[in-house]
Amino acid sequence: MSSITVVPAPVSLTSRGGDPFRLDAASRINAAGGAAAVGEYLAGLLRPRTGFALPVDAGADDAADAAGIRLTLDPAASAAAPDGYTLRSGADGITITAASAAGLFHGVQTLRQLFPAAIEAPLGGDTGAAGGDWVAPAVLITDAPRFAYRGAMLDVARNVFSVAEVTRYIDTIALLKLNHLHLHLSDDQGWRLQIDSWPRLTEIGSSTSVLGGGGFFTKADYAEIVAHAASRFVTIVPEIDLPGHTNAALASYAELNIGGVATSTYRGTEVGISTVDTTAEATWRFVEDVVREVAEMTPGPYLHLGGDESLTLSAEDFARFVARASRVGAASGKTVIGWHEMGQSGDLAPGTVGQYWDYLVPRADAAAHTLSFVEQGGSVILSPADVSYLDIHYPDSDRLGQDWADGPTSVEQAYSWDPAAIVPGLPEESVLGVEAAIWTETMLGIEDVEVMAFPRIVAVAEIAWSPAPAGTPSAAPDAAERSFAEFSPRLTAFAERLDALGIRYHRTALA
Ligand code: TNX
Repeated sequence: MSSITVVPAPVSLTSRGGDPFRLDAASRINAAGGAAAVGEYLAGLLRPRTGFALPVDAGADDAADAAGIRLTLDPAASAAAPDGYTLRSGADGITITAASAAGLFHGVQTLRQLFPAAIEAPLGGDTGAAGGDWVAPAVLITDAPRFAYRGAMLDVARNVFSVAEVTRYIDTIALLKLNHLHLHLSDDQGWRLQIDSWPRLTEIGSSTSVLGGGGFFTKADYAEIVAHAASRFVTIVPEIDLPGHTNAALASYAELNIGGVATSTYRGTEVGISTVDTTAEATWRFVEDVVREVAEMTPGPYLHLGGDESLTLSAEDFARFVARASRVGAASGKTVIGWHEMGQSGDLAPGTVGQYWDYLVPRADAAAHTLSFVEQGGSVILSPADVSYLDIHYPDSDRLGQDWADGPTSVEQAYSWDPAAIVPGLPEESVLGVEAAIWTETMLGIEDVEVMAFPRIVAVAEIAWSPAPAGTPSAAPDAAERSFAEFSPRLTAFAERLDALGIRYHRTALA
């Protein structure tokens, strides 16, 4: 049997010795109460290829389930480790225990990696049963995330993505225990979300994209995405980018423009070209209406209001705008997130979260602007562009993506950084988490997104989930080293699973 490989690396994994667990036609899944939905999800993963019935028993465990898979919610389990789990496997069965359904779901993502990759059926594809010896080694795993916020960002503004493409991306990131999907819903090239009070945003603003075609998510589409995400324990974080990156809105409504004349729609890929009129009364009606409607349709706690690359406003006008916009956002009941430039204002709504997108070595004022969020009671999400932007070229191909962020970026670079070691003075406690962003100016569809995201997103997910390694500011005394040589074979093993799932990846990036 090949050695045991799991990504992201769990906190601890020990072999128990002895016979492995063997899934067979008589196996059952026991998942009572709040564990039932995760039990059904697990059965749905395992049934197609094995061809086994795998009934899910929602009642109390009994002897009949002894050699099956048990998912157990125990409020006392890992009380100090939200979203964590323990997994024990052996010939006598598999037990996953967690304090929350999210913890069980993460345990299930680990469990599937203990079985042969051939147990995975293609995402969204019909498939027949395949013969196999469906064994999982006898192990004991205890695990919990380092960071609460583990995110991926998908730019659905530059090009148009269907609900099916977005839900597919949710399924791919959930494999990696990522638990937030940030949707970049508006930009110069397109407005992608139905807003009833400002209908021309979708009548006009959604009619273009970099490729040319238009499209947007209706409220029903958005609800479908949110519900699918919830079933994968992923929280949707909607972004309406303000005050720049707004040409699609400016083309839709003249009154948002300085000078009061609507712009033309835009298909180019320049950044920093647009701004709303920050003093117009119409702009503030627009901001309030959009924030209200987006907040109403979003169950998650966050609302991202952009703030990046506002290159045509004075520093004073920008700071005044983001301060007021953050307060409108907070008044909707959401925690506002802004790109790190928003930290130029010292008057943000208290608790506003900053998203750092500068380099591993911060340039100019990026570090100071980032610390400003902490000074105002907020925390920070790290998305350093030179290692976690998934649209930057791989070293051996410039077919897709861009090169501006000190590119190209190898898998090893995407793996070789620490979130608590970038911004001097930003302690681990102030790091909410990590997010891998993909901008889609050059991507034609979800296939291209997958090829650029995978396998680098696996590296970023491990940085977000796995314990702080030795040599980093927040490492535990007994922390292990993080080494690409150790990660690389685990990644190669995981790629077999990507093949089985039909998830595309940049093959030549693997060692
Ligand atoms: C910068 S970094 C952007 C995006 C572009 C991306 C291309 C940041 C917050 N904004 O508008 O799409 O570069 O890589």
